Amino acid sequence: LDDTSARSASVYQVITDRFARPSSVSSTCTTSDRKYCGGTYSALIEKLDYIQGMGFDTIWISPIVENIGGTTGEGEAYHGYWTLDADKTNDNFGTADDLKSLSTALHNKGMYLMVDVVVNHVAATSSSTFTPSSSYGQFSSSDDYHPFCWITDYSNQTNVEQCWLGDDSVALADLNTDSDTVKNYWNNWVKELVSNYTLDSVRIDTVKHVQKDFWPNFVSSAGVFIQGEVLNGDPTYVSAYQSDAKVNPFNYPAYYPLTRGFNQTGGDLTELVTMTQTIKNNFSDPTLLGNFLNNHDNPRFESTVTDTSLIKNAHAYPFVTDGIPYGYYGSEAGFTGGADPDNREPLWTANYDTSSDMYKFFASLNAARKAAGNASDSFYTNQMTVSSLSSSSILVAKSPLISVLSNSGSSASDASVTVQSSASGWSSNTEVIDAISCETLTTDGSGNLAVTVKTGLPRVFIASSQKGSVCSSS
Ligand code: ABC
Ligand code: CA
Repeated sequence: LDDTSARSASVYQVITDRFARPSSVSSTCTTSDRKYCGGTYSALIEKLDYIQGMGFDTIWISPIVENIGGTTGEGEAYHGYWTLDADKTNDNFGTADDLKSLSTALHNKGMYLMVDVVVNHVAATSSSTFTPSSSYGQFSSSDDYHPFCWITDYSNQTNVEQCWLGDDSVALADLNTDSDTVKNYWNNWVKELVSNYTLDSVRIDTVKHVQKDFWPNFVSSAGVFIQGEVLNGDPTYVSAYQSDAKVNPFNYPAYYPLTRGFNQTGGDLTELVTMTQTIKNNFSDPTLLGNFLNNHDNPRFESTVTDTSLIKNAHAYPFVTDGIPYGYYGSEAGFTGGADPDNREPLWTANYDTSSDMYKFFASLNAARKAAGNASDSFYTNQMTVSSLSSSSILVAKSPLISVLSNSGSSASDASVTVQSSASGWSSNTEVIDAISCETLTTDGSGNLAVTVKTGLPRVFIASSQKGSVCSSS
């Protein structure tokens, strides 16, 4: 994918080990054990209809490289982030050919493959005794590593870049990304990775732990769309990675105000409104940010919020906003796991149910976004306007998709708000449809739309003439 095609993608994130496993495996998967549970590429291939049926077209899988074996004080490397030899694959997930089959199967369905990559570190079981060896493939010399020190000061960028993540159980030996040997290795490696497995995009781990000037060559060597993890809520800090490092970040700056805005009835939505403007001011291109509500590093939103209307409004935001939406597996199944490792539940326990309310909800959101993109060439590149409609609702105007999100909760009585034609772009007497309820409404003689928020649900409107497959099954 290039930037243009990446903007129209909708990504479903899986933990490869937890998404699907062969039916021959029946052991209990207990998240707190932090052990491999048996998920494979081959089993994932059998479930592509499940993912595509929700309207997602791209699958982000866990890192694919060989990891340290055995167990540690933090369990096994089931998540894939504990690299041993980046030139080998993690055979717990299948063979390299199985991975190629996954890529082919996706492409045959018009879908895309995104692989997670870690270049900042490899894993050692103990910091004090770590000695590079040939087990680490090309990184067998101490010159390939930054000397040991723990990251202790996140306000000191040199400390963040050159010291080590992890702890005494699993030290993440920090690669010397300042060395030409290490740089050249990774640039060639990512080029071959993309080519060997015909990847469409790449997710980069721990971006802020590698000096910015490492990234532009790595990104151009990959040659495909890149979304990178800069785990920080500060828009100024994060935006520098888009402009200087050429890595499009996940939208952590929006994530925190998003969760705070919708995690309780009557919460403050102004922080999110203000942040969307700050993001527009800071980032060179907000339409390439990666938006998410849940992921594998944070407690699921549903671990602290039980109101289904609040949950739906919060989940709607990434799909109706500027940037690329990311759904995290299990949200559609109502999973409620808290912090790592509890947020990495096995999906097979939920039986890949396509009839659940949340499964259909994600399908509705993806259909609405797709219809807007099909209706307007500039939908993906035009920047939205977010404004306050009432103390409990905001307008996300990204023409031709016009959304009203509320945090009044499912027990709220009906509330009326007005979407002005100046914000929506709708003319007089235009019929619009809400992709969530499938209710149709018509604008008045001035093009304004009177909207009733019912039981606190999100409203995601598009003109009926542009609705495409929206509400086609009801
Ligand atoms: C293991 C255990 C966990 C245990 C942990 C200590 O060790 O499983 O139960 O709690 C992988 C695995 C993890 C594993 C780790 C460490 O490796 O998935 O299960 O945890 O062995 C990426 C990946 C992540 C991955 C790694 C390592 C990196 O997405 O899945 O973890 O390859 C930092 C990094 C970030 C990293 C994250 C886990 O840690 O920067 O790249 N994620 C502050 C810091 C952040 C820091 C974050 C969490 O805390 O600034 O740098 O992330 O520790 C906002 C602020 C932020 C602040 C947040 C908390 O609040 O703006 O700056 O983030 O308001
Ligand atoms: Ca580093």
